[in-house]
Amino acid sequence: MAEPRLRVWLARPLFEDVTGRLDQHFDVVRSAVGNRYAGAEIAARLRDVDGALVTLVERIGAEEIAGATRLRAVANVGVGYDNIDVEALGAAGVLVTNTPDVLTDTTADFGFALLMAAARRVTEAERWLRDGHWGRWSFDTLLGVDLHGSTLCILGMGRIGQGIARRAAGFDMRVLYHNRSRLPEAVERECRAEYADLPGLLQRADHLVLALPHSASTHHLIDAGALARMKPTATLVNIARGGIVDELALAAALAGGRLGAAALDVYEGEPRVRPELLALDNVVLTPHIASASLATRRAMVALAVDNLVAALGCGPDAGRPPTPVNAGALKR
Ligand code: 8YV
Repeated sequence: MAEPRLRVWLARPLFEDVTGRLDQHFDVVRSAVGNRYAGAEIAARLRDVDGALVTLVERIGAEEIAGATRLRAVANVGVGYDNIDVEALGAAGVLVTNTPDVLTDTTADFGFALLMAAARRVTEAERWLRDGHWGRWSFDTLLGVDLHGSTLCILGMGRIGQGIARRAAGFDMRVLYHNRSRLPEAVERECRAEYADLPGLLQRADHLVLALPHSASTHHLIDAGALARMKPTATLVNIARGGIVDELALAAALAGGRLGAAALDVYEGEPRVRPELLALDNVVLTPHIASASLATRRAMVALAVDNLVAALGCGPDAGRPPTPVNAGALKR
């Protein structure tokens, strides 16, 4: 009798022509459009599968995998994986993979879109026009802050931070960065970026872009104290994770004229956005779409499929998933 096929859970519909490749190897349990699963539902779906392909909306930790005795791999569609308790999954022998590189440029592009939108008040200006205010135009209507000739500060100089830095050269900006560890000189030169300590970075920023991972040590790194160090005209852009910023402190600084403008793609309680932020004109708010170009989202899903297929011992890269997060789990 033939071996029973492995079974995987596809947590949401993701480009059927790309994820269809899973059917060549596995029995695929598909979820319905728009489902947003909570803990117990995720646990129920993981109970009888060997692998899962998930997005940042699916939160998976010790509780969700408690009854998942067959589970060997979770492929996350995203470079960030703070939706997954990697330690708990690793301890249970479950491999976690992510999707780095394929989204770097698209995300860096969007970081610049947000920076320009906030500094030059693009979305606020459109609301003003649509609301019929143009008749009341004056010479100082909707004045913004320039990008060219300004100092761009980047907190978190991984792939995406470096992508932002490279783009800044075209805007004739001076680039400073802060990172857990200083980059090799050759990379600094290539990115035309100078290292600064965190207080120096905050003080000197005309514009500050956050591109660092969220962890216990970066939680609320940008709090009231950090915001108070920044120029009252500065722009803050967050394309990283919401938890890095104390949103109430940010809203208070923006409302009180202690910070010029902000642009946020990520929030602490996604998909909820604080009313204190929604009430402000000097903040651009987008729904976590920095990686959302068609080509990049397809590439992310394709990489997650490659990871899952290989992690479960199938396909040309059997046993060698391209982008593991906890490679050690494979050996268990
Ligand atoms: C995605 C992201 O929206 O890659 C990340 O870490 O935050 C975004 O690119 C998300 O991960 C989709 O699951």
